[in-house]
Amino acid sequence: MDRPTSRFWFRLTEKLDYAYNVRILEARYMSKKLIIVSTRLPVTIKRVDGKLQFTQSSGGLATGVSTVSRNRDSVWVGWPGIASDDLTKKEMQEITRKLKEFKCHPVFLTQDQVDLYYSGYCNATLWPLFHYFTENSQFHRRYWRSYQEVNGLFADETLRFVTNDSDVWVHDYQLMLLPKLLRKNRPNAHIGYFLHIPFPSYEIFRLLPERNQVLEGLLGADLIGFHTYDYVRHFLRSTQRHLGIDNQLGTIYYENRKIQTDAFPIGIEYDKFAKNPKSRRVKKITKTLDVFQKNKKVILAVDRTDYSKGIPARLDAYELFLEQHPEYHNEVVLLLLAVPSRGDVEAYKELRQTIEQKVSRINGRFSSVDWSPINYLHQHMDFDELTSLYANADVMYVTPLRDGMNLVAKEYIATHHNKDGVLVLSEMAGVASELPEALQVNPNNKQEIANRLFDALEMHPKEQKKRMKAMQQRVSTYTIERWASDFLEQLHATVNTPVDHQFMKKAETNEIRADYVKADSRLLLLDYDGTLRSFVDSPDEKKAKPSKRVKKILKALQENKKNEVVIISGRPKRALRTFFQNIKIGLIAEHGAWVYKAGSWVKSSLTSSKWKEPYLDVLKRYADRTPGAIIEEKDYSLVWHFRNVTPDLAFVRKEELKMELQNIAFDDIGVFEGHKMLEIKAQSLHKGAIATELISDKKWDFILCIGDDYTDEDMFHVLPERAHSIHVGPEESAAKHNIKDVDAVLDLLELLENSGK
Ligand code: GDG
Repeated sequence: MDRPTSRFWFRLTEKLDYAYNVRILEARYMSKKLIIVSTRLPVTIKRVDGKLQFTQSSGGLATGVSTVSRNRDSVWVGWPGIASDDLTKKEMQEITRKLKEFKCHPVFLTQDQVDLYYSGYCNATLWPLFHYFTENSQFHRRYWRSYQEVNGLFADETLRFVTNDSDVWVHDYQLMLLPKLLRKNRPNAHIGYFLHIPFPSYEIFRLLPERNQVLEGLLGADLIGFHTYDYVRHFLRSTQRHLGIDNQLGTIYYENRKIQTDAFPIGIEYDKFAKNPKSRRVKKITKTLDVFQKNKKVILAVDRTDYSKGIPARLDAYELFLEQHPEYHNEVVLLLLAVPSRGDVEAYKELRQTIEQKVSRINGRFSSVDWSPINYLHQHMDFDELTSLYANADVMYVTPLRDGMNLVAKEYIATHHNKDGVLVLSEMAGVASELPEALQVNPNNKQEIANRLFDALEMHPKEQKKRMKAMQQRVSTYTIERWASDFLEQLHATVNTPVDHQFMKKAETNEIRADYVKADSRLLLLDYDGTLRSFVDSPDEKKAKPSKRVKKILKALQENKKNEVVIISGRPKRALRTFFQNIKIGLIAEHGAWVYKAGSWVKSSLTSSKWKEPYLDVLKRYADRTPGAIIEEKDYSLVWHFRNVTPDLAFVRKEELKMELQNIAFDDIGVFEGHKMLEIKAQSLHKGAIATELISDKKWDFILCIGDDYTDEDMFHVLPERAHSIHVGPEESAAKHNIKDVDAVLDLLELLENSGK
């Protein structure tokens, strides 16, 4: 079973506790405009007998979203399903005006765009790849160009409605570049994105030539939602591997924004499906079905005709079942409803042929004069017909090879409210993690499926009801309405704690400046990497050299007689001397092991290095079997760098290494985890210890300490109350303030330098 589900339910119950806060939040955001964007509008336009005909969809998504948008100022942006080549300018104007009545706004696509963007990049590149059909996935530059172009068109049309405090909810794989395009133009809008199909594992996703652009597009959103936690993990891994962006339990800090990722398993309109079988029309249809099926057991399959749904493999497994269970001949019927879909994409045309050949072969092989084992329908049913089929089925047969969620399984459960029925379900569907009571199968294992079909037909009604009840309980609780409101609430929870709020305000900067101006003796303790220089993930020291701007600022600060500027770094002394050759600032290397005084390096009182040998042996052994790992031997510490190691391997090796190093029992030697490295050194050798010495050197009127990682926390802890301490970045810290980034640090230092001559 998938753990994420329990996490998900936990989050839901946790949410109930916060219901009060949520209501307050809701009241605040209900006044804001909600803009829904999906490729297809919930209104489809067709030309019938020369006239334009508007049909409103009653699909689940439209209904779910309408419940959250009902009392809000809202608009739905999307393509109405007709190519603009077939429309006159006047007709387009008329469409735009008429769609307004449905709270919709059109994005017009030409036939060329429909072919290259929709049938091309969306349905012949992304769809197969994201469903693990790599061999079906076509990579063409012209498809990609069209995808970019159409995402741009969607951005233009959407931006007409988006203000800086609007809520925008972008849907699905056809619009993965849109969040970034919207963010560029409306930096403060609240942008949510939901993917309705699986996000594939890293090994599959990396095949996409435009993978980085796609990830960057998605990262324009504040909240990125998926059906299951597995998909969340896949996405996070891809952002880590391709863009080098880490996350903290699903939260990504990127371009000074906080981006939340989470699982939101989509639901259905449960009551609508549960009640409909009792309606007069459905009862009538069911009666006709009864006559036709002559009390046979009915196995039902309902799918779009899509290769991801595994219809041919399902037919093969059914054939095997018939072969192995002749007692069920004449007793069972497979009702196969394969709804027409994407007939203009080559792979779909072939699929239809394959299905039809298999159906006629199986029917030819097993039929008798008064029985056919498969009743095949290639058509679209209306809602009443569909619910009637569901309600009448003894077994629901859902075995996609891959499926983001699969709503058909949930709909069957709802139509059997308080009744029996069995669900045979593929473990490759997202919905499987929510329905452990279904008879789950590997859709590629014919024998297992044939066995489960038999089990389903033989299952005692009591057992059927028991399993159904458990599933109904879950599906009826987390409905599509709940899904939509949960997503929007989470979007608000994310944007209401923006990263920027944590950063120093102007008043706080002014306070530091005022103290600086007043002071006659000032101590400035500055970390180097991540504080005065952005991180360089390279062992090449040259790349980590200070910029001209940094040197200029430090030089000017140090030339002021009232100032003592000290760089306290973990870097070895050689590197610091090369970096700051001509500037007479204080330098402290290796976290306090070496102090640069009067032109030469002096050992600090904190050093000893007798302990190193056994640790070095272990590090070397690990480095040998970890491609990319580097050992750095400093005078008083050892560092195991894993910035060039594959992240997963790095994680495993780091944990193993930590355990093994703990077995070497040297008093006072500790293993410390830093930015993509482990450092081994004396516990008493840390920046805090050397900072204490520096602080006690003199009676300072002003102390400023700036740093970005855990080694700087040691300094923050020992500073006197009146000192100013600043952590670079949004993370939690013992420092009094957080500052955005290296540039902001340099701005601050420049301001001080210009203010306090
Ligand atoms: C994508 C993801 C994810 C089918 N035939 C008829 C008909 N339907 C309706 C069903 C159901 C819907 O179409 C199909 O939904 P699924 O979820 O099963 O599959 P996809 O179309 O592939 O949907 C999927 C979903 O998005 C939502 O996020 O679950 O994984 O692939 O609602 O009832 N409806 C009518 N007549 C038919 O003949 N009226």
